[in-house]
Amino acid sequence: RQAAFRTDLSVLLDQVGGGKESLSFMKRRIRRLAQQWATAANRLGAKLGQRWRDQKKVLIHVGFLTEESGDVFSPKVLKGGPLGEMVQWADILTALHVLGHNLKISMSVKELQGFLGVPPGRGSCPLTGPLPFDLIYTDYHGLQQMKQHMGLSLKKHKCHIRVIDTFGTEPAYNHEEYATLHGYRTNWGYWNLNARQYMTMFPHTPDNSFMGFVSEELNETEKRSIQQNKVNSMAVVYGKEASMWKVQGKDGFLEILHKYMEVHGTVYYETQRPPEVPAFVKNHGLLPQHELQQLLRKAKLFIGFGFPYEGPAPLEAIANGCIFLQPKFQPPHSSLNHEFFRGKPTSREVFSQHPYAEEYIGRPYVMTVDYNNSLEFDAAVKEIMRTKVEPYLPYEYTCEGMLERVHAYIQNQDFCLPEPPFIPANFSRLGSASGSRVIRPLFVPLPNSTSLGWASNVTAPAAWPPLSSLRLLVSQEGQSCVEACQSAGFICEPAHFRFVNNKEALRGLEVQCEVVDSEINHILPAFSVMRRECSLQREPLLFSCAGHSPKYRRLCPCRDFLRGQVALCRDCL
Ligand code: U2F
Repeated sequence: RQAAFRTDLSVLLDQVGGGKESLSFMKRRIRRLAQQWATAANRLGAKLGQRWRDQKKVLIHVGFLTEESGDVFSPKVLKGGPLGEMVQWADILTALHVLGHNLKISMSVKELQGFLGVPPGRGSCPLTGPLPFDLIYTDYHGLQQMKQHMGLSLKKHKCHIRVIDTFGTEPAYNHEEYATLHGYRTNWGYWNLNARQYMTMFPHTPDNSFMGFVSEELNETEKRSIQQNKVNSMAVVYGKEASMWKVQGKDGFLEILHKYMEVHGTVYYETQRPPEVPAFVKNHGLLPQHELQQLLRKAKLFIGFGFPYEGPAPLEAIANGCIFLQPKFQPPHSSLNHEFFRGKPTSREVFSQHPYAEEYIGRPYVMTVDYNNSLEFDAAVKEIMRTKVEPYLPYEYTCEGMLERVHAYIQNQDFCLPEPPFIPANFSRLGSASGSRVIRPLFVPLPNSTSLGWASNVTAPAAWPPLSSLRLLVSQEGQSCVEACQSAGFICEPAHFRFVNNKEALRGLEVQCEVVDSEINHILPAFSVMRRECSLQREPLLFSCAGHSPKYRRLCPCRDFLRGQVALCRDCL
């Protein structure tokens, strides 16, 4: 069946159910953004024209909100606990509904069993018939529950699963045997999925798919009224729980801030001001989302203290015309050195509180400074007060941007197809074009990485992203493909590894190989210049943009991307 856009959200609101604070929060959000979603649906509908969109049968099982997983989130919704995950799930539900798919929503193991048609009760009772869904969106808790209650049949159906995974899972952690042998085993990883089945909150490693969430977009009238009502000397602190205010050196930099600005907070409290919050801070208590937006519309500065990491609030602040000031982390925080990231299935290094804000948005909307350097901090505050900015929201975080991306994933990502062969394409020397096979000769001059890029004729079955987007680069020693592609203005595309994991690619790059072997290692394909050793990848699950090794230069499949929509290439839609 063809999917039709929906602009009425009442059926969805009924499906979400109620009772818990978390669900009420999500429903309030869905209602508040209903108009924005409707406008976005109309716009995307016009953009896609008459294009056929399959209607999918989708199961959404929100594992972390089930009683069976302990649901630690719901009781804290009104007490300053994490809301980012609920923001994201509310938006995923809405996007799938608006795109016109056929949804079943489960928030308990019982509902899960009912929808899957497995007999209720404990123990792993396998699903015997065919899976009644095309797609299942869940999280790590939900995955565990499905394993418990579907038993072996989970393995058979796992290509249909998408895991909403805030901080992401790198391929080395996802491959069970490899993770166990090489020290990448964590509480979460090792499900042997295709790494693109993990969907993140921000575009972290491109090994995963970027799902995201939305923030409110302002119309021209609202933007104008914001400009008129901005208070240049008003700051709001990012931190709704008192513990987020326990920061080393806070007194020093807050003192500087307070010298120039009136400082506001939205910290949850029961009866009295929490001791961590200085007396000069005007604390509003935890606000409902729409009231926080109003406060941000007046404020000029939104200031982070280092935690929470990578949440939605800075995007909301910037969308409401604030400048976001945040601390630089030197050395960077990661699962190796910080409690919060410990045990998360990623080695990603986080160089500031909100790397997306720093790298994808940047100045003048985002200032990342060393909070221990009082001169630098002082200068930043003064600069912010005199800098004029317009409300800004990257397209990928608008309702239309999210709908476009989720639409593209649903219609094009298929992890159930048999693994295609590694060498479907013919590579030939740049310049000596072998007739019509070379469709995209390209030379990208790069200061730091040798680069040659070309892709040959599309002989692979319906590659997505299409092969026309491929640019092959070679990383520096010690550099990951995430960095190599980024430094050339591209993005690493894991789906393209299979086209460059071959001798032809090495030959085309004029790499001197004494031997070309094939191994199981997440940095491959790669070569050692010193030893003239070249290695190809033997395990497709270990193709990884994130990996790096000091002795190896990696073959990196990069691709172009749309401005403001990094998940999609030019020919992806
Ligand atoms: C992140 O979770 P948080 O919930 O701590 O993220 P925030 O950026 O604080 O924002 C979540 C929402 O809370 C709302 C605000 C945001 O959409 O509008 N809010 C509010 O309604 N009232 C207020 O007074 C203040 C904020 C991240 F998303 C998670 O993935 C991480 O687990 C967590 C820890 O790093 O940080």
